[in-house]
Amino acid sequence: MLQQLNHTTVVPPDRSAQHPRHHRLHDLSPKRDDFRSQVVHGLSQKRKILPCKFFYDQRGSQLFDRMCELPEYYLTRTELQILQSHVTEMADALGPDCRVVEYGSGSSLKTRLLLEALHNPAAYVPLDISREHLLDAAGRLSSSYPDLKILPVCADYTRPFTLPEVPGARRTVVYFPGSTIGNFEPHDARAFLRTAARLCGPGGGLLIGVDLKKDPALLHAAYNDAANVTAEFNLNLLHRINHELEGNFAPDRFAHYAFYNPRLGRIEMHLLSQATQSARAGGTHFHFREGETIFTESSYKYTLDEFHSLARAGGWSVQKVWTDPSKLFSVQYLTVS
Ligand code: AVI
Repeated sequence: MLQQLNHTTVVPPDRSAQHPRHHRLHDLSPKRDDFRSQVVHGLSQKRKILPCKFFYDQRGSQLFDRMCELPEYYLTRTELQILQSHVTEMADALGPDCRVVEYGSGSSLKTRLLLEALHNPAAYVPLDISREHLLDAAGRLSSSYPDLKILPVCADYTRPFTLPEVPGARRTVVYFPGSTIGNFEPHDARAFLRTAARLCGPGGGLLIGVDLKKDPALLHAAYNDAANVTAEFNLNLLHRINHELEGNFAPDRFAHYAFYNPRLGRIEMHLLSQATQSARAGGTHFHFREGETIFTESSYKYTLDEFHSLARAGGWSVQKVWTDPSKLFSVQYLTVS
């Protein structure tokens, strides 16, 4: 079926090469994660756990956008400052005629800064699992940049996929801002980097935002903001379970609990049961002891050396690193080794 949104035409994957003048969706029909089975599985473990990817329903995404504006959450604004200060050098490092693939739908100001600085990009390929976000962001970008070839791809970037051909592209560069790499466990981060290196092929690049190790007090504040937005974001997972999985969790009997674990170099977010209680979700009953937690997110922080080793293990060499003056955050340009 053919759908239209602004300049974006949706075509099935096998016909995508036949309409070179349009921006169109390459729909690889990614399998959506099964929320029900993963919640039931995670809450049945000895150490209860819920995957952090489930934070981002509509409400969760709104809360995340609010978190990015919080005074304590330095990540977003610091990465933006780094980009504003160094985007010309970044564009020079990437070089002309790149096929730029952004992991995420590309709705942020960071994307626009980069696109405006790039030398004659061959195409911009936003990639997202959510068809709706992708089409929305691609539509908005194509009105702002009518001469840019925008080729949205609906796919799951943690699994292998193919990219649309772009004649004349000299190299493929993945753009992965936001330090989302920090939400991967280290072995998954390595696997992710290897998959990205295979996708880009020889000569390919990766422009990536990486949050750095720092004073734990600053980290603690960033994930325990005074306005309690992060707490709401964390607790929203229980509301989501209640709405979508016929759950009966009492979110006010759980507390947001986030701390820096220096041994593992990560922020851990948990939902802490404030009483002995039971709850039902997805047709299954779960029991919680007072003080027991559900582990909801890791956010790893790296030193520059640690990230270099991780990059190397994932098939990349670090070419350039840009940081802010306080060395809170980094943007790094890697090439396939
Ligand atoms: C998306 N990700 C990089 C955020 C982070 O900082 O790890 C998610 C987040 N969790 C709590 N606040 C923000």
